[in-house]
Amino acid sequence: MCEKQDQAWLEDSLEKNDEEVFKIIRKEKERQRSGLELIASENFASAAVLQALGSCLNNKYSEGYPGVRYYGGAEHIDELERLCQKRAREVFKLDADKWSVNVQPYSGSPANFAVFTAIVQPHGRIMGLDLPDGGHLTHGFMTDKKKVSATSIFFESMPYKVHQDTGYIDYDRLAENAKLFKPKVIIAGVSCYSRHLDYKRMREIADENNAYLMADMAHISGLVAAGIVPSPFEHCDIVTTTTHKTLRGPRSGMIFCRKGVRKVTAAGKEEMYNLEKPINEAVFPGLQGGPHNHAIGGVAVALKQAMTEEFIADQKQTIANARHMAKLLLDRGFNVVTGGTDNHLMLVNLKNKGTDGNRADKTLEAIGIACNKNSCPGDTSALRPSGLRLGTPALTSRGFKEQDFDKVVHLIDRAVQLTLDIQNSLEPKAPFKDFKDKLYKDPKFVEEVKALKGEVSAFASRFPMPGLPTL
Ligand code: DSN
Repeated sequence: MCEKQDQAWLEDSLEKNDEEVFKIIRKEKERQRSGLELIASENFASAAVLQALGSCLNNKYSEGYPGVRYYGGAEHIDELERLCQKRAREVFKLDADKWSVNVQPYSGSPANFAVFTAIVQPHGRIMGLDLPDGGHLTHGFMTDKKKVSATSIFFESMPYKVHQDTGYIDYDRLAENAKLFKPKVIIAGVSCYSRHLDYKRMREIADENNAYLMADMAHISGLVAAGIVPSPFEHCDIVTTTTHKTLRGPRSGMIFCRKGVRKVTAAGKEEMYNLEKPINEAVFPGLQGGPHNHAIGGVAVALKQAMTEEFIADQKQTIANARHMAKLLLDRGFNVVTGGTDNHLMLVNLKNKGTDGNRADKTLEAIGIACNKNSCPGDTSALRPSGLRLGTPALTSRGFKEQDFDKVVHLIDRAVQLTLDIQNSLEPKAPFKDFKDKLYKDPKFVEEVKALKGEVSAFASRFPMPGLPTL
């Protein structure tokens, strides 16, 4: 028989069991606590979500769906998955007779690929917003030289674009091209677009071409849950999402699809949807194995939280903060693409400031502000994108209000000025490596980086960090 002490190493805390990993996690936690998180797709999960994620749910295999599993002992997992599905429909106010939901996708990218696998034949056609224009990789990204996303490798992808001068989606051109391309699916979804999508117009375009309209609401799902931005469910056949962005859950994904009558023909014949079964089969057994039950547990918790008054207030604050931040940036002469924002993010084109996304992003990172470089409408080189994508969900979860963003924008402005000072100390066409050397090694700039980083840290540390009790 196994002695109790033989098993002790399996009970030890992480700190005792694996000091190396423990220390890395501690450092990352300190980075998150003392820095300013402006990556538009990131957020801070609550302690309850993190607890569910770190639970024994991780141990269970349960291939299949509730009631029809390939492994025994899944009765509690069935209860959990059904609860998660029920809450998913409640949050987005969906009728169970009209909408099916699959909560098993490991994240947003697998969710999107499962939909395409289910309803688009190999080499079938898909139209999504181009990546440099604010779309997502999985919406079919490819360049002149390479089919980058698997969506463009296994399916035929034709992007739609934004107007280069305004930054708004060019729906007329989408309509024109859809008529020629005849896609099977049109994707209404974005990774970097600060305006509401015109789902109604996109529905019309999809209908004209007998295409499905799929929304990828990953970025805005928390805002949709709070009912403060237009809901894609009104007009779309399929809606995919991640669960860890504005929704503030664990890293996971969901697919919603319509069921029942799709349309009634001119002859009065009802045409039914056939999405639920193909999509479920594409997720499992088509693309995935056992569901990540610890993630599904965390999603269920996040969905319950998303139905609270506190969550709704927080989502409203997220938008209010983004609007305020965009205005402050405009006041300081920054070019905010489209002139502002309707949601949680904004794209800032740094061309008029004399720098680019790569360089500014590096300086911001060095002083403890995390965001990401992003191409702007009209950019020709993906290697030197002109802009920065900035988002407010994470800092709003830490309790930041409009006035706190005054300081955030002030720090960004100083970082951009420092970027220009470094550039001016170099030859005009100096490579990026020289810029980084100056930033990290030149005593003239290192001092300022240190001072700014200290300021960021002192400011950020004043705010609580959700989930803090958890490791
Ligand atoms: N990486 C996410 C984003 O930043 O938008 C999308 O997958």
